[in-house]
Amino acid sequence: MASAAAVDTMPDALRQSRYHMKRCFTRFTEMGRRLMKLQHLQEEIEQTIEDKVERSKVMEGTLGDILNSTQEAAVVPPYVAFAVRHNPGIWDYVKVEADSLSVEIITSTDYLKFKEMIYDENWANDENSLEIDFGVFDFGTPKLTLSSSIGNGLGYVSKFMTSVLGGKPESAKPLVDYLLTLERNGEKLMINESIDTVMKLQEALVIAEVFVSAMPKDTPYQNFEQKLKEWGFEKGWGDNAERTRQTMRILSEIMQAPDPANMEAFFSRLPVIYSVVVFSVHGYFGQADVLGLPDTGGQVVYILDQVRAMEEEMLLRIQQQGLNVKPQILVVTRLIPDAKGNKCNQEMELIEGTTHSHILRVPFITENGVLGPWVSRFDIYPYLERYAQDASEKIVELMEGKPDLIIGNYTDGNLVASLVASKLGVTQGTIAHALEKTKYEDSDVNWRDLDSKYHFSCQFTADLIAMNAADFIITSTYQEIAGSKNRAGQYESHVSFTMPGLYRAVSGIDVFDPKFNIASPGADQSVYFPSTEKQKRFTKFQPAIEELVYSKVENDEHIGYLADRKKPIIFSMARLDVVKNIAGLTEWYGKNKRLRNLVNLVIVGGFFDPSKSKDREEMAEIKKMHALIQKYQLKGQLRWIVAQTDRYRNGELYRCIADTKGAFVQPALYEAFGLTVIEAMNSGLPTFATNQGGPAEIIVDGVSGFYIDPYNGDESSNKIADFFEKCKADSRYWNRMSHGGLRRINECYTWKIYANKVLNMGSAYGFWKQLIKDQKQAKQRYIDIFYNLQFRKWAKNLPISEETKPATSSKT
Ligand code: UDP
Ligand code: LCN
Repeated sequence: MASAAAVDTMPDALRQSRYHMKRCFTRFTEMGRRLMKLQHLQEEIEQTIEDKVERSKVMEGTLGDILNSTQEAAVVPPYVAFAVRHNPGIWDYVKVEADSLSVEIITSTDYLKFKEMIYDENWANDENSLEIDFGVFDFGTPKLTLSSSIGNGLGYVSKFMTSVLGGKPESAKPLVDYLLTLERNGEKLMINESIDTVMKLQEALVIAEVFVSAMPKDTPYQNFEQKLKEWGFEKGWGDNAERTRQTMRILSEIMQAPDPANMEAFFSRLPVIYSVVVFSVHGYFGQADVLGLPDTGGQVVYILDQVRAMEEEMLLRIQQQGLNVKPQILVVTRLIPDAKGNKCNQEMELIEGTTHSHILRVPFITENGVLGPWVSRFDIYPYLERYAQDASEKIVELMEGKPDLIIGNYTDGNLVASLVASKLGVTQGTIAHALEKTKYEDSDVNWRDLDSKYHFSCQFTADLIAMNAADFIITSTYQEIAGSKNRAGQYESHVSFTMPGLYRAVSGIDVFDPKFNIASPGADQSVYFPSTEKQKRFTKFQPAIEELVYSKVENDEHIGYLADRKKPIIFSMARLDVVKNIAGLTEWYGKNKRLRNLVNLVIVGGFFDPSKSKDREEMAEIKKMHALIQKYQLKGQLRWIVAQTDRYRNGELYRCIADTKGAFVQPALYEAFGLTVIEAMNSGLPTFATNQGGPAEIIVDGVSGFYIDPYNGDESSNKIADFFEKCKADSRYWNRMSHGGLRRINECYTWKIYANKVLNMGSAYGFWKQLIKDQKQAKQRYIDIFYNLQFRKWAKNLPISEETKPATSSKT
């Protein structure tokens, strides 16, 4: 619903400078139907009101404020409809008649219809066009109200649980019932049937707490297990008398007068999560020889580190709970028979650095048999339903039952996670890594033009299904959910959108839903650490790195060379996707003489021969890189190295770049999070990163690194050049920035913090979903219909590869 604020003030504001405004609106409408972004509006205002003073008067007024908060405007003469975003997640919609300048508040649905008029008038006017409205199922589900609270879902869920369980003594009954369901391998945990009411639990806790308090703190649980059993308690409270007493005290306090801090603490101690399934379906998912391949980047790094951190945290918790349970984590991905020399054709692989975590690979099966080649993430949808069935059977077989938690990754993994979690009745978390919708401007309204290449009809639908089915959503940054002051977030862009001809999502997701949680990843600090930690350095890689960076030889691994090795190096490493903008960086460098005089450029990414790539975008980027090297005569100042797959050697490479007193540059047009940014910062490399997306949150500009604007190459390359000039004048400056980056990492971006948060989510949301069972069930039925009647149909329309291979899987 639009708030009155924007609108009440608009007529007044319009009157203030009616003359100028009329001219502006005439200009907006005279070019006919179109969608205008803030920047277009501003440009046209500038051209209409040439006088700066006059213009700033207009723009400083209330109307200026409104125009400045406008994200886009749909022009359908004689009207202009504005989508106004005052704060993250808070939108108003207004319609202005260009001639009379009359203003009308409109609903978000009317705004979408207005927008559709630009793209498909018949569909916009068709009363039976499909509308998707997930909001109708949110009856009674509490929501956050402040933009600043977005992303702290767990904190708020604890508050909401507190209010549900508080009040009358019997209000806590759902918690007793929930505790009664806890068991492991047929063995009851926490309490047994003899404690089946709130009163009985409260009384038993008082007696038991007095009893355990009297014992030395480190008395093992087994020593008093029998006694507690007589009062109705089972294992899981703690490994010794002190921990058991603490857990009992926390629960007693919750039963007496619940508060959010105790609630969160209690759920973090509950013995509920021992087996976790992590879905990451597309790409080459492996532990070696896969990074840098198309579709295979940070997601793989993130999951492997995540699993290591989660296993460690699970083992710690199991020990503290006094249990003798083995945790299990399965990363379920696709088995690719045409594995191209990596292990993606093996069914099982133990994850390095873990004891209980494995990669399980399940093939795509079509009518013709097992699918052989790699499939782009954009073409993957027809295989997923069958995959979900096959994977789910395999998981249940290997885990000897269903898992306690399922976490999906990216659109395909999240869709499969939703199908399997709903089938097995398991708590589900999702992680996006990147929602594709915001990466391509107006990809929703232009879906028809993009569909043959990207299949966004399937992708955005799968995303909507997964985000609504999930019990909780893990994001890496705030901006991923609700953006920043001026830019809408990735999830926020799904709140209300339209794909004319397909459906109108009048309520796709609510960013104020307490299911959203920020848990930022880290970087493996045994691989990425500062170059100054000399004794830890991987010196064995240094000769190879020396060759890689400085030899004059051009071969399959590197081309170009660095004539003056005394210069510092600016370094970038990424998949050769358009959005990564590596070619952009190469061009900025090529154009900026000052920068070229100060530093060399080293790029890691892609192949040199486009015919080696199967990825459409990568092929085009490779060609672009060759053209730029030619155009700007970069040989002698640029070294281009193919994608590197060894993360240990890459860790050392970052440090070798730091040895040159160089910098890392991440120039992406948009970056969802940006693991290379934190790898570089962990390595003590001053980092320049895009201001579009996650890096803008990771870095504090000028303190722990620098922002660069990928859409303003000259400004960005000059900012980098300024830095190196400053370093030349004062060598301490480089160290100051290096330390600033490291400090930021250690405060906010470590895997330990992450694992703790995610396991707490798994536990708390497992109970929360019971408390909102009715709403969840209703929404699930709606999701089932949407999936069955729409998604399946669209997925079936996609081409299926016919290249099959017999499965050559082998177990390790
Ligand atoms: N990477 C790599 N070799 C390459 C390119 C990238 O090892 O040739 C690694 C990089 O170190 C990082 C990940 O792949 O760990 C890329 O993650 P990021 O979040 O920066 O981007 P993504 O590829 O996930 O979009
Ligand atoms: C995918 C991306 O595009 C990156 O921005 C993230 O850092 C990576 O996944 C890990 O989450």
